[in-house]
Amino acid sequence: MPAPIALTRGLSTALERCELTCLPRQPLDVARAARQHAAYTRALARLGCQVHQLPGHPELADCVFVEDTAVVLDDVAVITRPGAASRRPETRAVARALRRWRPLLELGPPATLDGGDVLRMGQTFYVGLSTRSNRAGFTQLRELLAPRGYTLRALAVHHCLHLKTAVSAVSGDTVLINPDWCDPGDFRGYHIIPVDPAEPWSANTLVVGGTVLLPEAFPGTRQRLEDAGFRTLAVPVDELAKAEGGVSCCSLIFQA
Ligand code: CIR
Repeated sequence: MPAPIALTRGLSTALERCELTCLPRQPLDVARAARQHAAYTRALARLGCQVHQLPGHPELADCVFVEDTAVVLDDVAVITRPGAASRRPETRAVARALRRWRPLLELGPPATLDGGDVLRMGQTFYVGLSTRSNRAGFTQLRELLAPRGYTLRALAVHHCLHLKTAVSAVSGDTVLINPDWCDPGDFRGYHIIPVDPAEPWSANTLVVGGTVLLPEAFPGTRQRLEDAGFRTLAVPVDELAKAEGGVSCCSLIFQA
């Protein structure tokens, strides 16, 4: 299999003015966040990705979080309409880049949808209804994907920003869940690994080439994954986490 593409985007110098939903604003060291982002992209390369990095945009505070701007499938990419108005212009550069690899489909008003609310498990997409992604976003995505053979399920998101803040797929049949933020009953039929209760923010992971990438700040959940037989790689992303970003949100990973 050829190396997967990891599409990333540099940080905005205005990252400290990022959108925040569940976290209080704290002083943010943009240079340190940029160093952590560089370490993250090196980790993606080490796991076998071919990294394509778009330049950050000084006025788009959250542009580093590319996951929210598109859902990339095997045959097409869907450009989203992010729930935060400040983030909508981010899609332009991502669409321009993705056009090289996929025909594009696009969501339109009144839909809002962030990629962080879209969890794919095989042919099923779980879509979080959150402060960012609305019912129209779910319905439009379903209209685009159902004819392509996918099943879409809407799930309510409470207490956190996105569905994938609360749950992520660590393999084709296993999910890592914070059961306080997401109902494990919605994932009946899958193996379920609950996060370490002391690390509620640790459910967001990213699997690349069979390795589960997760933040260094969550050794308890990392141990749980290793005990379950998963290979893991931890990266320092605590500065990016102040902007409510996790490891999945800083890339779009797909086969060319
Ligand atoms: C936001 O609130 O939109 C950004 N500050 C963080 C986005 C993180 N995205 C993600 O986890 N998919």
